[in-house]
Amino acid sequence: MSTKIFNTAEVQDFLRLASGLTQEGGDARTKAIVHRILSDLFKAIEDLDISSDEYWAGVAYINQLGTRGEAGLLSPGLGLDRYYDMRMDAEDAALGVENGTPRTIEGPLYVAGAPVAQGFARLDDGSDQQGHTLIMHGTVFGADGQPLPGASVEVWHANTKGFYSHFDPTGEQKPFNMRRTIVTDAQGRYKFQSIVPAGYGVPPGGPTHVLLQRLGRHGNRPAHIHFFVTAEGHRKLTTQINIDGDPLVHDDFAYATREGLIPPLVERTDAASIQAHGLTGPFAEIHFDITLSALVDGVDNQLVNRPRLAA
Ligand code: MBD
Ligand code: FE
Repeated sequence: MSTKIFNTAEVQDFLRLASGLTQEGGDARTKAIVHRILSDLFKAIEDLDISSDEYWAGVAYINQLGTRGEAGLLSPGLGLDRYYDMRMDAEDAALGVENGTPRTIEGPLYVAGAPVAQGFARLDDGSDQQGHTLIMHGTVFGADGQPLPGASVEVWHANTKGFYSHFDPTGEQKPFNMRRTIVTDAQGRYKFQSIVPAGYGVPPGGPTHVLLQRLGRHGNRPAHIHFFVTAEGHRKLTTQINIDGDPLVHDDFAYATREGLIPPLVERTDAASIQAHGLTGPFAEIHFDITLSALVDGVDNQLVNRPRLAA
């Protein structure tokens, strides 16, 4: 259809009507956002001549996405999470705010309420037979470059099948497996023992997977470990590290890989190293220091509040 009606007074008035802009009451911000997105959609329908069949397939798709709880998964897949990081980086650059460790996306699989440990925690419960022991440790530094005792390091990651506790379709993992909050010691250090995670893949055949395939893309992430790091006088850092050597490190469907977030992983097989960590066999070691950024005018100007699972 080549007839153009989007710019007519009839359609423009209709968009204002449907967005509630002609009514008292309701929420002005919601009206403004709905008006803009609805207008963009109407225009896209006209410009791309999106057929009724295509439109209704889209409506059914949104229902599937919700039913399967995958809206928060499609979001990073389409780069929106990365885009919000780009915006925060740009805001920092404009304000001259220095970041230490780079931020990267939170992803949809955090669960609040993990057990808290002082200085050290073991994250895995030993039940993953394929697990290769991982020791990860480092120091949390403040914006002034000094170590931060009492900082909170929240960490969460997947098992060797790429599944997270609380979201594991096999039902095999106990609550909070591979999830802890570690409080840094008097020298600002954190340390944990766990197992090297595997990469994550979106649920096969699910709506996210289906759309990514239609885009000619895959739905896999390199193996990674998530962090929230918080401390007095500093902004909350949301970040991840990738497992060095994973073939997808630079081909992440969620676009979370960043320079500075791929620390070397060193395989330790010597008796002295094994003993030093109280282990009985070879292990992988990652040393990763974390530097927080200072509050801006006394506040965390980039704190993200989003609905999160708590258990
Ligand atoms: C993950 O584990 C993840 O970190 C992201 C961003 C998306 C899906 C699964
Ligand atoms: Fe993840």
